[in-house]
Amino acid sequence: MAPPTLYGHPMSPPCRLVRLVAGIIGVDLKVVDLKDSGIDMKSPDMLKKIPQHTIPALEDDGLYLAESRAIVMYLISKYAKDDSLYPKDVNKRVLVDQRLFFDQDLYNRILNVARPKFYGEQKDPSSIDKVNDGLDTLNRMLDGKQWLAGDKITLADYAVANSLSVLEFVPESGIDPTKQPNIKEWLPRVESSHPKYVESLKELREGLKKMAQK
Ligand SMILES: N[C@@H](CCC(=O)N[C@@H](CS)C(=O)NCC(=O)O)C(=O)O
Repeated sequence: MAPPTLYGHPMSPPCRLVRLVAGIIGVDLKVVDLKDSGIDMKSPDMLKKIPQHTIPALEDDGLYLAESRAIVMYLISKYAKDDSLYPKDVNKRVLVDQRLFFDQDLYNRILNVARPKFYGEQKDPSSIDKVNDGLDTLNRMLDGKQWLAGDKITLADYAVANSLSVLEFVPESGIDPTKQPNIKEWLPRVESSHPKYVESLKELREGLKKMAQK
């Protein structure tokens, strides 16, 4: 069977999450870089398959899927050797799900801080406060805990840590998640949990350097 195809871009944070999780669970993706392939996600053909026109988008054996978190849930459920990253037990899984919904909101808050820099939008002074409020929540979620959802690292830890990495695009915002004591201890724990995470961060930082040189 053909490997799952990921339509994406190397610097897109949600695409990075999909590549990271696929790497951790050992799924080989065929990665199609939109920039090089000339594929237009808004062409009638692509919109028929992926109505949402966003990347990452996954094509797997006739299935088309947008939304990074849905994609990684699917990849783990279908291909991972065990369910530790996304437990089958509903009482464990619901905690991961809750954190992933929280992560979607936190990611959007962080994106609102980055948008003026990348899309020339007007700055909203309250956007920084909203991220810091999200970080306060994250810090409380980690109180007395090693991991975000349960007693093992899960998809939730990878998704939230990946969202926080978006702050590296906007160091001038002054937002520093490691000012929060629980986040300060948790973040290096996630980062050193798997060589693929170290690789993912390295790629991000090299990409940021290239962007700064342009
Ligand atoms: N919530 C979505 C966000 C996806 C998203 O906004 N992707 C951006 C690139 S990072 C995109 O495709 N933008 C182009 C568009 O919206 O048409 C996810 O996690 O996959």
